[in-house]
Amino acid sequence: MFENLTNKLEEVFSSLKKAPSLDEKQVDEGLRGIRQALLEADVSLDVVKDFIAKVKPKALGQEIIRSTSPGNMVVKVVYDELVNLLGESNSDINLKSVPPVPMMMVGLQGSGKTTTTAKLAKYIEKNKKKKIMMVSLDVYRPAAQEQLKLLGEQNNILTLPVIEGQRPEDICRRAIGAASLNGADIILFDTAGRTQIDFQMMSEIKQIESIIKPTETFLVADSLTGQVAAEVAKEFKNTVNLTGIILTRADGDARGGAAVSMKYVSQVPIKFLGVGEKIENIEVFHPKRIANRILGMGDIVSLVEKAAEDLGEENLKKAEENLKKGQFSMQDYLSQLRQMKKMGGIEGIMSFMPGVSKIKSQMDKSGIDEKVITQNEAIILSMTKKERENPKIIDGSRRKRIANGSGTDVATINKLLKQFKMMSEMMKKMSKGNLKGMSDKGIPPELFNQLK
Ligand SMILES: Nc1nc2c(ncn2[C@@H]2O[C@H](COP(=O)(O)OP(=O)(O)O)[C@@H](O)[C@H]2O)c(=O)[nH]1
Ligand SMILES: [Mg+2]
Repeated sequence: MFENLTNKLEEVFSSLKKAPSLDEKQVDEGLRGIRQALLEADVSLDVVKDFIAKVKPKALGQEIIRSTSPGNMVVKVVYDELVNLLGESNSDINLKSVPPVPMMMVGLQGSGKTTTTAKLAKYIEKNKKKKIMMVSLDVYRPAAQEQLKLLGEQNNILTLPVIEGQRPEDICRRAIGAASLNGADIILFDTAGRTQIDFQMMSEIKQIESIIKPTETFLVADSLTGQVAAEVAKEFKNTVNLTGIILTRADGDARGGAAVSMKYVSQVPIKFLGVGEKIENIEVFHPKRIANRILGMGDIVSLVEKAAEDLGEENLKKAEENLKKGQFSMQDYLSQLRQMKKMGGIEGIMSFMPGVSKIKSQMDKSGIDEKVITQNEAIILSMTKKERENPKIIDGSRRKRIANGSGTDVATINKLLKQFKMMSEMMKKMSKGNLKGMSDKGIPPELFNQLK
């Protein structure tokens, strides 16, 4: 996702960071590089101009130029402005209304409306514990209603039965009655789109809007169309009360122009990203995380959340607290190992991390692979609670006992204890940056140091 933009910006940043001091000329040159990178990513020209105009005076500030690491400070300025541009904090779905709460999906044909309707339904059911009914108002494209019905059947989501030949207005009215009868909390209306904006489509969705009075109207837009997606959003916003954008095909978008331009051009925030064809391929859009990704800083917060999903919030919080205190225990190590297994092993985790190559080589050195993970799990399970809390007490005779218990030998136990030491040192290093703080306080200085 957005890798071309990331690579270009990384090039600019690395030359800025290499310089022991920066003068105005060097900053200017860096900004020219950033400008070029954004334009090549198909970010709208207005957005680029405004962005550079905001970054420039800050990047040229005396406190930055004179600081000990001016390059990193410039990156931080760019990061902050990018977060602003992307929309600051994520705005959640509005569910505060009397059920069945109506929501509507609009957008051009082929943008991914129908697929996204099902993705969003599943997302809301899972994360907000609400019952959804999906309704297709696309009476024009052959089999469009069937497509939604099928998605409903495949994913166990309620859909309104199709009545051939019924007009969209009548389907709306029938849907509201049926949703109440079926105890649905939310109705998701999928509408018909055309290949480009035209009067007929706009007047139809306006009419639908006046009948169903949606609390949320999502524009589904194709990320691959770049800044055009933002222009389309602007047009829709002039007609209906758009409350959010869902940007699809972000998985295949190397440039990122749509994501970067969207909020500025349309004044509507992106709320979700479509990141694949499967039902679960939808992600909440977090501006700070996306900015981290675009600037090549990885996505630590997503990693932490994914781990939380697998591990249970509580364990993770505890592990995190221990980390902060610098008390990484064997029990935490066991949790880490289990997390790793669940998250697709080392490779899966690495893809989220900043400074990937550095840590990866460190891990390679420590020799952690899938088989070792399973073996280490057995070893830790053979330890007593005390030993897990304080591995320092594991002397020769304890090592022998643990080796017997886990069907290994003392050499293997020694190796694990060594790995644990390395791991806990690495964790301590990472924890100094305070993972949680990332989401509300911007980038911790630790991350910058890793980027050097
Ligand atoms: N790779 C990828 N494909 C998507 C995504 N969202 C939708 N698609 C695909 O785009 C095509 C058109 O989607 P559809 O929902 O029928 O578009 P609609 O005409 O707006 O209803 C389908 O083949 C989808 O599988 C996405 O986020 N990533
Ligand atoms: Mg459709």
